[in-house]
Amino acid sequence: MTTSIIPVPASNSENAYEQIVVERYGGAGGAIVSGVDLSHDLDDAVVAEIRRAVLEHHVVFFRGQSLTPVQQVAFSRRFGPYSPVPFIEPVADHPEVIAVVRDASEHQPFTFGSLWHSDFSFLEEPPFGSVLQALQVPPYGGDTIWANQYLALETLSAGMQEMLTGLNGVHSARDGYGPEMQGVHNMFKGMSVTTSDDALAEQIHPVVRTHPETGRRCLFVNRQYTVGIDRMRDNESKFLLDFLANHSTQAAFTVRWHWQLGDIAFWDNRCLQHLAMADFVGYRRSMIRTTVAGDKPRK
Ligand SMILES: O=C(O)CCC(=O)C(=O)O
Repeated sequence: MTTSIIPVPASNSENAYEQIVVERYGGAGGAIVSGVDLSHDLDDAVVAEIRRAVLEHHVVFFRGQSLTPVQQVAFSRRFGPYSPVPFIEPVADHPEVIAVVRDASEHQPFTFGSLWHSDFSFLEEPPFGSVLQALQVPPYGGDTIWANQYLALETLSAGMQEMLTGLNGVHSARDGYGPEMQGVHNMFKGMSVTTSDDALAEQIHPVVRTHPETGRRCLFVNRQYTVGIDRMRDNESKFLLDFLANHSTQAAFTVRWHWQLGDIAFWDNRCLQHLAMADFVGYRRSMIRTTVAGDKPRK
C-alpha cells in the first residue's frame, strides 16, 4: 500500500518570521520572500531566516531584485562557499557566476538544464544551493519546475523505501559533459561549455539521503546524472532508475515558476530536482547563476 500524497505543512505560527515576509506559493513547495533588498549587506538574522525559509519550502523566490553579478555572489556567499561548476565557462571577470542563456536563434526542443536533475550531483560534494536570477525573459514560457524529493520518498511504500535505503546510486557527468556531447553544447549560443573525459568519472551517493540540516530523508537520484545503481546489472539499474525518474517528478510533487525580470530563485539541490522549459522559440532568455557548496550525501 502506498501512502496518500499530502504536502507537508511548511511552517506554523509558533515560528513566525520576524525579518522577512514568507508566503507559501506551491502545494509541494516554494515560497515568495519579500521585505528584503538582496543588494544590501544582510544582517545575520535576515540570512538565518532566509535559510530557514529555504529549508522549510525548498525553493524561495524574490521579486524585482536586479542584482549585479558582484551582489549576487555576495548574497550566495552568505549561505556558504562557492561550489565549483566544472565544464561551464564562467561569466567574464566573475569566476563564481555562470550564464544560463538560450538565444532567440535556438530552435531545438531542449535547452541547458531541460532534463530533470539536481545540480552537479556527480560531484563528490554536490552543491547545497543554486541562486538563479532572470536578466532577460521571453514574453511567454521559459518557466523552471522543481520536484520535491521528500514527497517522492515519503509516498513510496514501506517495502520500496526499505529496499532503496540499502542502495547507492552511481552519478556521472558523462551524458551531460562527456566529449560526445560537445555538439549539443555548441547549439547553446549564449554559453561556453567544454566537454572532457573528466566527465566520465563516477561518484557513489546513497539513493536515499538524510538532509544534513532538516534531518529528513529524501530520494537522491535524477534522470540526467544518475547512470546506475551500484552493484546492480545494467538492465536492473535501468528498470529501477526509470521507475524512480517517473515517480519522483510527477506533477503532484512539483512547483513551477514563471519568471519576470529581476526575479531570483534560491533552491536546495539536496531535496529537489529541477528542469528548465525550452518552450519560447524565437525569444532570448538570459539568467545568471551562482552556486553554494554542499557536503557529501549520507544515508
Ligand atoms: O534555466 C533554468 O531555468 C534552470 C537552469 C538549470 O537547470 C540550472 O542552472 O541548473
